[in-house]
Amino acid sequence: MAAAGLTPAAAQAQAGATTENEAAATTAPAATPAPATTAATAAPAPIVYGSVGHAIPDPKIGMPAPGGYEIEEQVTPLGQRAAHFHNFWLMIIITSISVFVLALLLYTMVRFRRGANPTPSRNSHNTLIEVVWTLVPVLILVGIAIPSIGLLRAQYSPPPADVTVKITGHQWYWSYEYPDNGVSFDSYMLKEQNDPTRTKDQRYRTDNDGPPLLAADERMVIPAGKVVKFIITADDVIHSFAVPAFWTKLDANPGQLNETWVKVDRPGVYFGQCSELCGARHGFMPINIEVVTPAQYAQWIASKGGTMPGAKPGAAAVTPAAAPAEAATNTAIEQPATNQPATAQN
Ligand SMILES: [Cu+2]
Repeated sequence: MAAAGLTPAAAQAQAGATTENEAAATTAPAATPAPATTAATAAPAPIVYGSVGHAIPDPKIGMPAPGGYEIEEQVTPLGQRAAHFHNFWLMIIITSISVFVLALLLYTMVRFRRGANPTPSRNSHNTLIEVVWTLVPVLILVGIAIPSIGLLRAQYSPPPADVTVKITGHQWYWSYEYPDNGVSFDSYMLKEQNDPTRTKDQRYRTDNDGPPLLAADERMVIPAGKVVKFIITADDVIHSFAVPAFWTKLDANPGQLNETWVKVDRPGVYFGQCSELCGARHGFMPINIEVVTPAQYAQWIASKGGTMPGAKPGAAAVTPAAAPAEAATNTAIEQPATNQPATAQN
């Protein structure tokens, strides 16, 4: 099946559709000798929700939650370390300092008000207090700096990369390139069905794609448990590549390559946005990253016409069993798959 190798959430959602696809797959081979094949019409590959590249997102992770105020659940080792440092150290330190200063202020206002203290003290120096209020903040800052610098160092000294993705920001979409695999494509935001700027043949967003303004027509797909290096740049103005669940936010500067890395163990769909004001449609260039198993990743690379490093070209091509199923589902999908011609007029 084309839908083989689903994420757990996607597998559940897909369960209902499986029998339909299987039924179609069994009838499809008889139809293949007919002259009118999908290749003749050059129809784009149909969208099969739940398949690799179209896994169904889990609203509990990788996207903003209604009313949420905390840092998104982190899925990278660096993100978990940074979030822990923020939640259990920084928040406690800044809260204690704020409460302490507020208490001092209130105490002073009450205790030394004119009514209670008609003759003010004329003291202007107290060496002990001055040493203490200089040293204590210095020690607090050093205490914060040591783990912060360690974290920064880890962020900028990546382990050897298993996969490299070059990310380019454009006005107003992202493009992703897998230089080791020969895969590259653009990723545009999916418009709502009732958006007046959407053309008739343009695929619109469904909840299976992701939340409004965050869902893209093409997702970056990366393998779980592998070190993925992101090389980030832009071809027009400054953009910023930000994925909150990865603790990743890095500027995309024209003529410059910025580098960061992630390692995500948990398969799923993760959403981000351009985070540098880059023009009129700055708010409409979302980032979608789907984390899949390494086997699914290889399958996805093959489906994009790419090759895995070390593999013979074409070795990982779509299995014969998968092809009829995909062709058959083509008729069941009401929407055209591509977004490109229309989004060019954005
Ligand atoms: Cu941008």
